[in-house]
Amino acid sequence: MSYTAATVQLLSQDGTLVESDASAEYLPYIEALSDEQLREFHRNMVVIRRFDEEATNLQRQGELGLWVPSTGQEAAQVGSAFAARPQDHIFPAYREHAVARIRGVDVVGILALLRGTTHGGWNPDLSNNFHLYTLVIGSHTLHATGRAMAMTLDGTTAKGNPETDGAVMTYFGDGATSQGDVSEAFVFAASYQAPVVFFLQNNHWAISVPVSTQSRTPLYLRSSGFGIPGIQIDGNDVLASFAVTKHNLDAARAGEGPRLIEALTYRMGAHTSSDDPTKYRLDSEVEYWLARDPITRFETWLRSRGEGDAFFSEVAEEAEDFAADVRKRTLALEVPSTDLMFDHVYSEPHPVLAAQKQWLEQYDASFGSDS
Ligand SMILES: Cc1ncc(C[n+]2csc(CCOP(=O)(O)OP(=O)(O)O)c2C)c(N)n1
Ligand SMILES: [Mg+2]
Repeated sequence: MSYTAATVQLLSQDGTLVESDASAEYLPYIEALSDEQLREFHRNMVVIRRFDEEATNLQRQGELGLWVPSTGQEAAQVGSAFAARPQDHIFPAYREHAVARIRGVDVVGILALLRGTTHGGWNPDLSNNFHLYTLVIGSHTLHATGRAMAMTLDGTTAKGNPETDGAVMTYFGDGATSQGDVSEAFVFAASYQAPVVFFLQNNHWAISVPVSTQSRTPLYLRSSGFGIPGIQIDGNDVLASFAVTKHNLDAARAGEGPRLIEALTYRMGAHTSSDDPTKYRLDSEVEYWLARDPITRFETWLRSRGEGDAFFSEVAEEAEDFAADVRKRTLALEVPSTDLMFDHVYSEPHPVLAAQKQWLEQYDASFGSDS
């Protein structure tokens, strides 16, 4: 599925601003940003791409069990993440590394998860409401909808104050739209007019299944049958991602109900480090999307506004330092005690778990102290 007249784009693939009815509506959101905020968009896209490369290397070197790459999807993630407010709750899938960083998560937690040294990686209560990665496809869209319904019940949304009113955003993929959970989330969100924005990153593949198999119609049209307005954006345009998400999150927090944003983007790499995309897709398709790279076009635009080499060199250096620091701290992650698997299962002591824990301790001890 490629761009049509309905696709909101503010920044063209050659890095110039687009003139259209849609851009007239959304560009004011961009004009309100400072130069420093625009630099932050670029900084985060570049740093996370370098992080992704380093994590891929770590997996190949045997330091991670698995890696889930995000290269190509930086604009969709960075723009939408900056559109959220601190009081919002974010429910990610498993590829939202840029969103995690922008919400203040230490991304070494993501690597710890994929190194198998933690069950969660971070505490959402201490991470600006960035909830845990969810590998069960689509299930977290229900959690997000439930959280949004709770906001209505506890009165933390739609009080007429955008500075404090909450909303929820959940990220999911094109493949996830085929899951019953996502349809159920749409039903509940619509029925209860829950303040939730469904942010669909259509990266055109669900492992080896193309989006053309998942849906006969553009996915942004899917939600209208549930009573949820949908909009399609160029997901490789960080400005469109920011402006359209801000508009829709603010509508949700103002009590106008749920929304769907379909961001057209592309998974440039493999599905995970266990996948070989050369088995099922053509190089020509990858080249088509390479020409629409989110970082290149944004850099072109920033340069046209007068940003110079000094800034881009500084960001490149920061990305190198970030990757080196992440590598160092990942290699230093300690193997947790096996007791950990019994903690946090229940909030109170539980006799069956206590018995299992004791059994494991005895079993471990049976190997002697050298084991
Ligand atoms: C309920 C469920 N079914 C199947 C899987 C196996 N699985 C993992 S990722 C994936 C594809 C998801 O594709 P999409 O929603 O487009 O997200 P993307 O990986 O492209 O970001 C599948 C089928 C799973 N994790 N959970
Ligand atoms: Mg996908």
